[in-house]
Amino acid sequence: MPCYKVVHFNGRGYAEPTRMLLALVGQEFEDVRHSTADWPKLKADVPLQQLPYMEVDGKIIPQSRAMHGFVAREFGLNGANNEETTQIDVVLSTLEDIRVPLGRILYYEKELDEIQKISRADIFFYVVMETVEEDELKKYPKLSALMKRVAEAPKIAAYLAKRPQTPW
Ligand SMILES: N[C@@H](CCC(=O)N[C@@H](CS)C(=O)NCC(=O)O)C(=O)O
Repeated sequence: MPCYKVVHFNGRGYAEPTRMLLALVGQEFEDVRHSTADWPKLKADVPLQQLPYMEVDGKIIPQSRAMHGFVAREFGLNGANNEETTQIDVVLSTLEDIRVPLGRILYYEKELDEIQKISRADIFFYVVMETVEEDELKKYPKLSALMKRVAEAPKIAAYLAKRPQTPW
């Protein structure tokens, strides 16, 4: 059984897709959260001098996209074929773009039914949309339904119930 460690600040942010994917597949991981006060002391010894990073059996993986990519591929959550994987990449890239101008994701409202299994794209979507006002999201039934579907997946529900409450 591989040994996973996810290291970040005490917040969701860039680490959360990886934490949630690990929760979704039932893979135990050590959830290491550094305080910002300790950061100046730690920074020099951290890969790329930034957080998050992940360790898998002692092997270091920095960069959040590489982290959730590794987990998604390892556990079969990156699409069943090249076409699905590409579709997931398109959603991820779009979500990355719209962390600032949120509007573009609404384009995907009409395409959400296509992949049934919860994938890396759904988890990434959940993490980005968690910061959106619930009332705002209600205007988009398919997006709301996807948020609910992810939140209610039993292993994700268990993970969310014990996750530290943080402002971001
Ligand atoms: N491209 C990186 C960005 C990571 C990043 O910006 N980390 C910030 C915190 S969210 C950081 O480490 N800031 C502290 C610093 O740069 O000293 C990723 O996706 O993991």
